[in-house]
Amino acid sequence: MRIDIITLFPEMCEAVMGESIIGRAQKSNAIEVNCHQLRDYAFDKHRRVDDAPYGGGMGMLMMAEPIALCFEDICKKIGSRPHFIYMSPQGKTLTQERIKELAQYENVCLLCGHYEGVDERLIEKYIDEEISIGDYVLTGGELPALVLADSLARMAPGVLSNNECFELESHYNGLIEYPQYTRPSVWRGIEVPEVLTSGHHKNVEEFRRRESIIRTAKKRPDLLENAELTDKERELAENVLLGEYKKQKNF
Ligand code: 4FV
Repeated sequence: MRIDIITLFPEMCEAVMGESIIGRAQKSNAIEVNCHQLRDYAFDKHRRVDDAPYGGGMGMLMMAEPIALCFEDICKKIGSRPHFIYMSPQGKTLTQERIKELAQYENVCLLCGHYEGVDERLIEKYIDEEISIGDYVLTGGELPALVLADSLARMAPGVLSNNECFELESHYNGLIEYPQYTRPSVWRGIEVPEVLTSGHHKNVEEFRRRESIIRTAKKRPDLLENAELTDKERELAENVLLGEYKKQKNF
């Protein structure tokens, strides 16, 4: 997978994407990340990338032309058109489900917004989708782009040591992950659940599935609607929800 990031702060993006798991994935060519300085595509006499909004109003807007030229240059370098995502508070909120779908693309290009946003004509003519990382406003689109790039890159084959890692993590199967423990088996008098040291893999799996459902019902009941549960599991979740409700109402 190749990820291109169009940004006013390429060094910031390279610093983050060059570290840890993603940095190693780049070194092993499991993924390729290219950051592009938008200012390199500002060819007007003032080399501007932003300007005041027509009709007046607060702040500045990112101009269409530099972004269009940068994206066209990326298309030329790749030899095809990447899926073009604009990181914006107006976008659909990013989920693991969407990450799994985006991981099917060979090439993805991320536009980091700044100022009050981008000239609408660029969005209409070039952007395939707008994605938000949450309903709050940041100073720039670099952190949202890095969040998406990180979550996307870890899905690429060969990035995580054991592909099963992400399949058992929170949200991958629509549920919150089960509680996890490591050595020592007794920490300050608190023991690890016995089933986890029993060596019975089936019992461990059942324990983890049950705890995942209970934890989801307690922390993120909103996820239960789309979770694939057996009738028995659905009944467990409903009992937990009822218990939580009674607790809240001090029944
Ligand atoms: C954002 C978000 C976000 C808005 C002003 C950049 C900033 C500036 N992007 N999810 N939340 N962007 O706050 O994606 O343009």
